[in-house]
Amino acid sequence: MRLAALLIALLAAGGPPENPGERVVHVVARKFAYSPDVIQLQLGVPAIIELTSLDRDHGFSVPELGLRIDVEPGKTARVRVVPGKVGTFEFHCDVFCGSGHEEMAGRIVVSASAAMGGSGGR
Ligand SMILES: [Cu+2]
Repeated sequence: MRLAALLIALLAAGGPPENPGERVVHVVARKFAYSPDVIQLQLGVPAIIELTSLDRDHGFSVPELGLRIDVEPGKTARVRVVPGKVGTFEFHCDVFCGSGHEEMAGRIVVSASAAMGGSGGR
């Protein structure tokens, strides 16, 4: 039963993740907002941001982190990030999507990892 549920989950996600074990953050884009609009990440901890669109083409751009990707309806856009600095980094839609587009934004908050300084527990 568990395995079947896992397989279904993998199929629904469009295939297995590139790197199992990495944290995946799901973000839904629609006119004119992202949900969630605040993404919490940890310094040096890889994460995959998975974006889907509920209506039309959008973009996801985080200039300060050097990230950008197109977000198209019916597809899952994945972008991998390993935050290299602590802080708050704005992201926004960079594909014009109508009046209200300018407000389509959010932020990534990178905090220092609790595990920083440890040398691994194994
Ligand atoms: Cu837009």
